[in-house]
Amino acid sequence: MTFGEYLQRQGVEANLRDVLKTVAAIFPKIAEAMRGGLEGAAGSKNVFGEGQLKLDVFSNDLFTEALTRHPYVAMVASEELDESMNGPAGDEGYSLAYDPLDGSSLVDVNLAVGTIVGVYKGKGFVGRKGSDQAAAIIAVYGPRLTFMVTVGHGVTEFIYDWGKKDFVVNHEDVKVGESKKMFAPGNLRACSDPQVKWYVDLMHFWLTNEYTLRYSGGMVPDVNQILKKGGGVFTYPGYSEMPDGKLRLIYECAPMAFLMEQAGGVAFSAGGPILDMTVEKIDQRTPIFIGSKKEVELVQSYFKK
Ligand code: AFP
Repeated sequence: MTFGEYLQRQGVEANLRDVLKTVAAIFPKIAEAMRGGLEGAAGSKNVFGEGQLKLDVFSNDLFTEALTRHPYVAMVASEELDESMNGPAGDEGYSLAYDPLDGSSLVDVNLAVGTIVGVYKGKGFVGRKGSDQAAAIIAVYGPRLTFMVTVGHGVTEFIYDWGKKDFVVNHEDVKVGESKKMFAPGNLRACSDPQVKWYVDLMHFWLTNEYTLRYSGGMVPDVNQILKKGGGVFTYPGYSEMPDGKLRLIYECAPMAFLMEQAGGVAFSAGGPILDMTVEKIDQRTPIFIGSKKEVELVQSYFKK
């Protein structure tokens, strides 16, 4: 089954199907640019002050050019853009928030990276919640080109067939169990912060209870691993220097939370479920604890001590 057939079978309305197929068609272009060795600094910075790589700019341009011209796109917001941009559609269209190439600093060490996309019905992001998303997609550029997608009826993985030049279903009904001893601990520098001692105690628990460490420095492959392996937990807490952590709500955490919850897992911030958080500004950051329900509850039990 192709992505288009899947979307039709899921009952996705024609305009959204067209938008999602436009997004998926970009993934092989990014994969080919990486294979082609497009690397090095672009000499620019994004709104977060992070140096941009040529691949960051190239990937972002692909999305922005394709989507800001798309008849059913009302607005786009990208981690690599200073401000959101309008598309031709009004409230009858869709707004897309994306990190075009998350983990791009890992490309030159040949580790897997990804794209994250959250899709909202209507125009705009501020005032919305992650639970308002109509779809979420993460593409993984690793030994294989795959993506995980949800339109609100579970999670399905697709794999790119380079011969057919199309995506086909690789894993239907992706599910995350209640617990699994696998942890992906981000922001370990927080362990040196006296206010975040709970993180040291949690690390000690994981290390003395036969948990398996699986952390690459790329949120997309790390969370994709939890989805594919059926469980585990990814954490990225805040600390004194960055109380809200590093990861962004609409570009990274909300789409990931939608996928994880649709697969039977959970995703929490410091104050509650990620999907319940109201977007106050498009560059808003949030701590995130995401994965198997019991594993996230364990994190919360240490966080609240
Ligand atoms: P880059 O996009 O700057 O490489 O950062 C990747 C990321 O946003 C996310 O993919 C990782 O989970 C997280 O940062 C890793 O952050 P640390 O480098 O602080 O572990």
